[in-house]
Amino acid sequence: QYQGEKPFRPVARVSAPAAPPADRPTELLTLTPWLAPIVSEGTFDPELLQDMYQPLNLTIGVTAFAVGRYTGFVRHFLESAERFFMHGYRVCYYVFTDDPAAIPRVPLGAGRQLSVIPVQKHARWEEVSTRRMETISQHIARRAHREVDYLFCLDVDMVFRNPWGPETLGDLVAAIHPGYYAVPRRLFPYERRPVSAAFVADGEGDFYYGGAVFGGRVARVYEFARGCHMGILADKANGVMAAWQEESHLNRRFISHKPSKVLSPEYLWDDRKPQPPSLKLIRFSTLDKDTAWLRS
Ligand code: UD2
Repeated sequence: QYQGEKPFRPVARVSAPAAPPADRPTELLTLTPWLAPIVSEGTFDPELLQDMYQPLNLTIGVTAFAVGRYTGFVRHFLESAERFFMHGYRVCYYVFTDDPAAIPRVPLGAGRQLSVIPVQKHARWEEVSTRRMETISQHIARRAHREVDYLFCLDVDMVFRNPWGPETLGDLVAAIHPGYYAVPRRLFPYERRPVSAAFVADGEGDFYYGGAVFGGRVARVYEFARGCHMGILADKANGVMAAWQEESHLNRRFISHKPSKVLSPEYLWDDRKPQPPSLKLIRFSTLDKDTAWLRS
């Protein structure tokens, strides 16, 4: 039975035994065992990709949730996205909020638009984060499938710091969690209780992905988010909340539905951690925040 407290995620402690000696920095992999590219600076040619993707006239969607005090992150998120996210492409931002009046009208570039979509505020923050999968899949079915070719689902308490371009486009895209790219698999914080639909057995799993970034072709994101939502519903029926809420379900599902592209932690970093030499360019990063205040 879920006890209401978030389990402690011992990032610093688990990374210690896995850390390589100081003179041998962690090298980032460039290919998964199932041959999906792992994208980081130096693994792609931006000009070539621009030449390939620009003529396709694509529209890229972004979902972000700003419920309760998280509305305070929207301005920084959108302003930084306008500087760095998918330059030269049409972009639709979908911001889901319980307080539409609190969403700032940030000036947007040509071909870029913002839709503010009202959602209910749930009393518990876990509910806010787990409901995202349901809301995203419904929104794709009702509307986004007609409006965008690719969709990225992003946390809002984050900021773009460097270009995020067409190198990130793929059928189904996951991002490696910044706390676990140099940690042995047995220490990944997967849901380990068989009672949960997010259960991952010892010896299973590839990478530990972050819940803050996933995406792909809009139809694939629909299937993916819906699959996660089904797992979350099954848990709810059994009175279970997975260890890391929807992130646990996302990790479970990416084991059986492998991402066709994986983004390195350059695309999902955490500003509270020092930048390791193996990460050349941090593109999207979590802001330092007062979690207890935000969720109160
Ligand atoms: C981790 C994950 C996050 C999610 C969460 C699940 C990373 C870096 N972060 O972050 O993606 O899986 O664990 O517990 O992988 N939100 C609101 N109002 C609220 C609470 C949440 O709008 O009251 C939205 C908001 O868009 C926020 C997101 O939900 O960015 C995730 O919540 P969080 O950032 O507080 O979760 P966190 O930092 O524990």
